Amino acid sequence: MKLYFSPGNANLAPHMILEEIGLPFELILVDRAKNEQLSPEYLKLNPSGRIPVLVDGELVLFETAAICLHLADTHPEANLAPAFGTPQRAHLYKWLMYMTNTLQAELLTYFYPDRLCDDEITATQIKAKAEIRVGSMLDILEGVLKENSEKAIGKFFIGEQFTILDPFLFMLCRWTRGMTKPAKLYPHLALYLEHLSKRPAVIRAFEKEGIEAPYY
Ligand SMILES: N[C@@H](CCC(=O)N[C@@H](CS)C(=O)NCC(=O)O)C(=O)O
Repeated sequence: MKLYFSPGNANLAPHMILEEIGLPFELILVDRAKNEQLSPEYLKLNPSGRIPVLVDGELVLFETAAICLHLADTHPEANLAPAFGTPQRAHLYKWLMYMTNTLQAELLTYFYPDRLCDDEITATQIKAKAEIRVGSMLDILEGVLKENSEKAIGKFFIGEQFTILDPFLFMLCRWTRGMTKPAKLYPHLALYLEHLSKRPAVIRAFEKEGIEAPYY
């Protein structure tokens, strides 16, 4: 397998998952300083010019959440998702969709407000509003972890089992670190991030992307 990456970008979640699986894979740098994500070669892999892309044999896959699901499906031995057809699996789908099409999408607005308007003042206002909306999403995710802790059902997002949701949420929480109230200031998210940051696979992924602690 080959993972096209740029340090700290959306590749982080699939990268951590590949490290958890423990099979060999190749990391291929997409140099954003040179706009390589918009090169004709890269656009053949992902016409939207976004990072990451996973190449698995003949399969070329973009969209981070889809890559994470594919890795869980093709490596059942790694136990990265509950069994098909179970309520736990349905909850995993629900939260993965929430994370990718709500929180991740809002974070893109936060990081690139200038793409949504033509002047700096409006961009500043859009960024500030996005930060507020991200805050209300973090409140919801914090609530899940609080409930897990009260019911003593485990330290991972859906309880006892480490799943693809955990690296996904870790990555998104890392992206909030420049905010007034980053994820690490929410008590349950703070414990969760601390716990995940000690996993050897997580540490390896950061090391290979050249990112030093603090990770979030
Ligand atoms: N929905 C896509 C979004 C990916 C995405 O926005 N990646 C960012 C890096 S984190 C990117 O490639 N940005 C380049 C750009 O927007 O020009 C996914 O989850 O794969």
